[in-house]
Amino acid sequence: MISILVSVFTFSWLYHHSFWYRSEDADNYDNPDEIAVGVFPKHNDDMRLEVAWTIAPFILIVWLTYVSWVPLDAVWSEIGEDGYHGDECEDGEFSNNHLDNQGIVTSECYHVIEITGKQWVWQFDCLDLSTEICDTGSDNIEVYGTVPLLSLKTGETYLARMMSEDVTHAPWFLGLGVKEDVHYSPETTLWLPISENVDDQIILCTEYCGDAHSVMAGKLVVHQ
Ligand SMILES: [Cu+2]
Repeated sequence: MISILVSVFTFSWLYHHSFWYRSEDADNYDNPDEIAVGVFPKHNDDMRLEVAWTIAPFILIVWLTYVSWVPLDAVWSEIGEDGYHGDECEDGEFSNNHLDNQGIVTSECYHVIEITGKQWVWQFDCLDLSTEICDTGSDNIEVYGTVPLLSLKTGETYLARMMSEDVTHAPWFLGLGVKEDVHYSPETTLWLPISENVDDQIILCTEYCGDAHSVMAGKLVVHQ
């Protein structure tokens, strides 16, 4: 109904203006600016502007690529020696992660947890980690209602192995600034380095997944 109203309004407006504002001397118009269809008006032509408009964005993009190279490499760190977080922690080992002044976190080792998405709830699983390192529960957030809670420890780094039981979802840790798609298959992973400046935060779904997508939330709580 609304779309019919909008189209009636739009097309009446369009046709009215097309005829109402027609030039009356169209045939004997002498075209002083030599404007031709498909040809850029000469008086607007400026080679310097065109070259500058090509080179400046090019330099900007090269610069943005340069500054984002290391942070992106850290967010998608490899597993093992070549990565930022070493190998999986043995029992009783801690990550002792370190935040440098570039905002890059490095760790001695990492802990594995699992995140599962399904319409429309997150499931967090600490696997065999002690509750000192990782814990789960639930909490109440205004608007979102009861949401699952993931409690992680400051100074520890986690690798979340992630799957979906149905459609594609994507957990977004707002305070960490990271998000990653989860699929039915294959598994995806997401680094969660809980450095000293990470606070409690909400986790949202950032891949549209159906009716209750907007309230598919969770909460990350950080403990010492
Ligand atoms: Cu979702």
